[in-house]
Amino acid sequence: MIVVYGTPPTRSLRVVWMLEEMGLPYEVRPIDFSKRTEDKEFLEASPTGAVPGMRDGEVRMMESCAILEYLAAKYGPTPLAPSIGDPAYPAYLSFLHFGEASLSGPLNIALATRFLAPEDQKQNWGAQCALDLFVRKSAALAGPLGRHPYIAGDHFTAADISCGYAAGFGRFLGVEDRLDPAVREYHQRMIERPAFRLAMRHAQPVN
Ligand SMILES: N[C@@H](CCC(=O)N[C@@H](CS)C(=O)NCC(=O)O)C(=O)O
Repeated sequence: MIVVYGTPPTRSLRVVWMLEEMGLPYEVRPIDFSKRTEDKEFLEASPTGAVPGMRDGEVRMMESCAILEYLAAKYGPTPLAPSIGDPAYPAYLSFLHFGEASLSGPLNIALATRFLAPEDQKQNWGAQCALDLFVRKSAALAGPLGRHPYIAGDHFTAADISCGYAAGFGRFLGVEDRLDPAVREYHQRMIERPAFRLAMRHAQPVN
């Protein structure tokens, strides 16, 4: 049984959402966030203590979007991951990584500053810069979404899980009004998917 360490709405959501889209059996193992660096079983999958981690038999993995690629490769073929001969492949791969590396990654700084920084630093320059970067880069989603319903073409893929999650992260941090309407509408469609809703059954507050 595949074990996902960490619960939605952390980036574990990407992995659980993918598992629901693929109809694979899995188990979610919640992580006590404040004690995660003492959780040996979780650290075997994610040695830095970043959520999510994943275990599949002898396999241990970290990095949410790498886990999506693994699941598609191991349990596919699946339309969620176009293959190299598919014209959608380059956009699929670009946006699969873009959703984390360019969009979600910098938001960690804004999130930590909002919830953990001393009162007089909650509006600091770095956190604002991370939000501005997110807004500017998320505009790159609008072009493809003007041409087709999903980020890599006419079909839903794991790149939508990656970028859909990122759009939700930005909305959570309050930049919704600054996003292109196509991105806002896209995010709304993503969270209405049955698999997204099933994944969110596992949601727990982050402590
Ligand atoms: N690039 C990583 C980022 C993981 C990440 O930053 N996760 C957050 C929760 S959504 C976290 O655990 N932050 C605390 C930490 O990194 O120690 C991924 O996509 O899995």
